[in-house]
Amino acid sequence: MRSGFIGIIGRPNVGKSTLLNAILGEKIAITSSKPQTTLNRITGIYTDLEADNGEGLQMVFLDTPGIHKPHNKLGSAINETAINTFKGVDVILLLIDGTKEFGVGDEKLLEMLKEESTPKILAINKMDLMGPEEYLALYNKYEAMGLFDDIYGVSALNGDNVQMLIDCLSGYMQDGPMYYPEDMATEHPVRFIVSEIIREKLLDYLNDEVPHGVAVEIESFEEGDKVTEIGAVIYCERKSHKAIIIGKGGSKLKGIGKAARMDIEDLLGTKVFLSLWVKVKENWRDNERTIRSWGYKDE
Ligand SMILES: Nc1nc2c(ncn2[C@@H]2O[C@H](COP(=O)(O)OP(=O)(O)OP(=O)(O)O)[C@@H](O)[C@H]2O)c(=O)[nH]1
Ligand SMILES: [Mg+2]
Repeated sequence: MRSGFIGIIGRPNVGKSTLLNAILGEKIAITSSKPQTTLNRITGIYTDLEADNGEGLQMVFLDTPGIHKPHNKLGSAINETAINTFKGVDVILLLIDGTKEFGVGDEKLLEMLKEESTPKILAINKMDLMGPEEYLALYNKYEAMGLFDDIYGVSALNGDNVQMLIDCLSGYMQDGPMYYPEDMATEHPVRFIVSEIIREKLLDYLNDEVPHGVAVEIESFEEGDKVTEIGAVIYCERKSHKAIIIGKGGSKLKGIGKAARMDIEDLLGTKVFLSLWVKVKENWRDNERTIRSWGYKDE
């Protein structure tokens, strides 16, 4: 069989997690319109045992936090996760948002990539929002850098060209082991996925100041045949944020809980009783110990 690891890297909000889900054809990673949604390295496993005349193919995709200028210790930790990832993979897939102006952050990321001898593929995302001339200009700009082995335009959101990108990446896989069982799409425990779903709903329901300072811890998880009982704590950084998350008469938290519960029921295939509590942990994003104990530090 041929197999290998592919790091999906890029600036925040360019669509890395959306692309991972599109590649796998199922939702593994949470996504949102807000930057810094992904805080961990997320593994997505693509297995095709029919490939290569039945010899098989396994591509392990590693979705990473967006690389950005950090404003706190959490930011530095998640940058480190992303950088560690691209240093250890067989192929680097750099994703950019084709609708965004090229900036200092892009320049810095390209400088980092120049140091790596690993094959690099560029995917220009959000093609659905671009005109053909705009795309061509961007393609030419990146082509002229001579840094990338291949360049593709894709739309992670509607799936355009995603299969072509998968085919291209598969060409970089080498003879190797099957790292994960055939039916495994991710290696993350279900509790982690559940906490991520709750965080996604928080990001959806909240705006601006609060979202980046929220974290979710699963306190209890009891799976039964028909019902799963889950208790989770939402941590925020300030008392005023707690009030916003709970909302008038608890209305916002109720909405968050309902949206999360429906997704968790789909995931688990049982009914779910979800209890949510909101707690304040002041400035946790600058607390090294908390960041570590909540699993945001790449060890
Ligand atoms: N129009 C359009 N929107 C897209 C596309 N891909 C992603 N998006 C949107 O872009 C936003 C960010 O998507 P994510 O997948 O969360 O981005 P990310 O790069 O993983 O972001 P971080 O985890 O914060 O680094 C979401 O609102 C997506 O729906 C695309 O191809 N077209
Ligand atoms: Mg993401």
